[in-house]
Amino acid sequence: MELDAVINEVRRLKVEKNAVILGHNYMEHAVQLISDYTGDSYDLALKAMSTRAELIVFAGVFFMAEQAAALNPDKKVLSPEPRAGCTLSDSLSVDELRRYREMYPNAPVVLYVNTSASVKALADYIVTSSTAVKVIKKIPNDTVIFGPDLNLANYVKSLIGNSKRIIKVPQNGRCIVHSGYNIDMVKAARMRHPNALLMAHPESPIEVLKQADFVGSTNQMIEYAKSSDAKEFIVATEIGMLNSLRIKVPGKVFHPLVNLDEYGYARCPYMAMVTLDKVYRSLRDEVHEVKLPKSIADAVKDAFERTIKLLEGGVA
Ligand code: CIZ
Ligand code: SF4
Repeated sequence: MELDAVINEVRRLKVEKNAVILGHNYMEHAVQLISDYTGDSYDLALKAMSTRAELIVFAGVFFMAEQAAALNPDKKVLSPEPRAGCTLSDSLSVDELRRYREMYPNAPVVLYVNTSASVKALADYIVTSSTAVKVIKKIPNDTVIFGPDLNLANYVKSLIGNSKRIIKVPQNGRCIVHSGYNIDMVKAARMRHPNALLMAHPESPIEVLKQADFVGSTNQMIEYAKSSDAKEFIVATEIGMLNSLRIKVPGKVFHPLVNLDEYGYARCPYMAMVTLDKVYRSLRDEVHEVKLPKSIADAVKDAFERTIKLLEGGVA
């Protein structure tokens, strides 16, 4: 089918089935165009909770669809490509996290959203790159277990100093895209675009973050680019983010930190598996539904709600 025909068919099916499509900021342009909402995984999980639609197609990698399913037990959540993994979520197993919990029984477990639902079910708090620092600062304990992203852990540490001990689990969890960025790439990009500000995602190495004009999650980058006086930006995150920025912040110019032809890893291979065609088929045939055991879904929901309460200042 031609692109326009697929897009029209998706729009028709959404109405017929009372469905919404939630598209992650890293999705390809066509998927963003047919999404009812685009955003980061946290934002989209909240959208999943507030929508009246009964059917949700989550266009993102699998752990994101799982999280939306855990928070919405009464809705049908579909993952267009359930094999779309993530090097971070794949790096932490239930057994390894259990081992750390036994080693540090008094330390709360704070998990980055990039984890599978069965691992998240063991968390006390679930954070995103936009909330990690705030949550860890607010936890009263002096030691926390944090995983799985080593770079995000280093970034949090750089902001909170020695006020808390952070036990990393696993020792070496990394995003295949962001962990490849380095100072030479920053220098070369700044030479190419001398008037641009650098926005970097905290999954990038700390040396890169130290050079950035702004560090934040994908949603925070959108807000920063909108409110900044600057007209041009270099973007150190997954390259699909340029689609989101160009749609949501018209009139400004966005450059990737690295040229995709030279550094293929700027495109996440897992995000790239989620194509318009798969989103369409998932909606049409109502595959692949994300089904979680109730005990897992309940535990993820509890940790999520505990985190929101902590952020809002209540007793967590
Ligand atoms: O939580 C997300 O959506 C991720 C992994 C990226 C970001 O910072 O928005
Ligand atoms: Fe995981 Fe990195 Fe891909 Fe995001 S960009 S899904 S963190 S591998």
